[in-house]
Amino acid sequence: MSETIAAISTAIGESGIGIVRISGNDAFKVGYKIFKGAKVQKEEDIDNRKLTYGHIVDGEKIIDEVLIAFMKGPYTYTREDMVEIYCHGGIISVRNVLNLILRSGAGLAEPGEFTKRAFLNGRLDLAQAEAVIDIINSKTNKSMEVSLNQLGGTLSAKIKEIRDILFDMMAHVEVSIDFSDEDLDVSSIQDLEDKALIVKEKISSLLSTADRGKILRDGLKTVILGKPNVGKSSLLNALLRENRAIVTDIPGTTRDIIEEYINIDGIPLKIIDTAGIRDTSDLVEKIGVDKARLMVEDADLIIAIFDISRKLTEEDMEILDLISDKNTIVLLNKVDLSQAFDEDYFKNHIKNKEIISTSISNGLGIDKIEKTIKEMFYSGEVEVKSDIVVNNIRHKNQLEKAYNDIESFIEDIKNNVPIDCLDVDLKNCWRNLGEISGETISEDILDKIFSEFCIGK
Ligand SMILES: Nc1nc2c(ncn2[C@@H]2O[C@H](COP(=O)(O)OP(=O)(O)OP(=O)(O)O)[C@@H](O)[C@H]2O)c(=O)[nH]1
Ligand SMILES: [Mg+2]
Repeated sequence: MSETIAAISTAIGESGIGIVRISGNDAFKVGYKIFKGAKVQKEEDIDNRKLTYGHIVDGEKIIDEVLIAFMKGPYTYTREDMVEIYCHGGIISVRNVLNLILRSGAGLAEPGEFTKRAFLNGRLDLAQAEAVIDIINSKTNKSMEVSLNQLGGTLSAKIKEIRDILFDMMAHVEVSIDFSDEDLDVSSIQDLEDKALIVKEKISSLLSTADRGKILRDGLKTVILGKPNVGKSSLLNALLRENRAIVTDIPGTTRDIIEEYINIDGIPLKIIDTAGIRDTSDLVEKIGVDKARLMVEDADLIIAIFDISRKLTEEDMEILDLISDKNTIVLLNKVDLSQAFDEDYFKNHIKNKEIISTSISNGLGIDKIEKTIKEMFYSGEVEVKSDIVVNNIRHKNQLEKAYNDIESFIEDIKNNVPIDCLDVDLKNCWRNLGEISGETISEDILDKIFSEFCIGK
């Protein structure tokens, strides 16, 4: 762990300043070697945690004019000695400074390595470390709020609370196994079952936030569906209020899926425009159409568009089929044109769907669509409370495993399974929860988690 690492921590591009970070045992040594400032004549002059003005130099050659901060561990992000150099922004300055640092004895940091060290040195637990990446990847204010909360340790505290109960139960069971001539008495068994039910309830309440967490993280996955030329891309543009997708009167204009993020009064949507559903011999278009059909499967919401200026076709019927058991808003579009569409027949074929008449190219009905989306998902109540929301898929998976473990424990108690067999489920449950905060976790999983970080974090 003692290797000293360095990386550029700001985005590469033209900007006011760019930051290069160094962390590890030799961080001060490397920083001192390449820095020249009036106030730092010898190594002892380094002022801990103070910004110092000077130059980064390669021998006699000035690389950049900078501010530098030397920060002594353990009160740093990684808990190691750290140096941060504030160079001019832009590509050349930060690269040259980093290269000089690498030539002076530091190694290039891997993605997420600073945060990984913060975790391994006990500054953050795993759920908090993952919150860091979620904050960086946040696409909405709500998602940012939730992740910030998690960074503060709210989820970890909840997990610890559950694991403490499990630990108690495990101790109880183990004592009984050790003194196996004494079987657990009835009241002890009742006590174990009561505690297990509490654990189950607590896990399930965390799990129930996961769907909302997914929406906060990724946005409500909203798929715009319809046969060619009904106005799907026009709708995407109208909701985005910009000309993002190509709109023409040629059927088959959109051939790939187009994803964009929008925010309707705080509800984040990931909105997906698709290729119009039809049978086609064009290979590229066909791939697009197949993708569109696939998109339907895990959509949170579908906006299905029908063109009332044309007769209902087989393609429209296929779309009705695709949406039959889905959360859908149905749009009858092009109401500005004369109607060729059999509305009664159509309405007989769909049940329990919200139907809105629109003229998308004239901006008619867009506000109604937005209002309906709001109503459908928060019953008019847009305020999302963001105390604890599970917004990380790995955490959700671990919670599901733990839930199954505790359920099977409860089942076993009911079936009078011998005491030494009860232990296994409890331990699994405890371990699976521990993998959320990182108390029990393997090296491979750690590597995988941190490899998803960006360099320099
Ligand atoms: N009259 C009228 N035309 C519309 C309306 N909405 C969209 N259009 C027109 O319909 C044509 C097709 O619109 P698009 O948004 O490209 O349709 P699409 O469903 O994305 O089509 P594909 O990408 O080919 O599947 C364009 O010429 C639009 O200007 C409307 O409400 N009224
Ligand atoms: Mg289109």
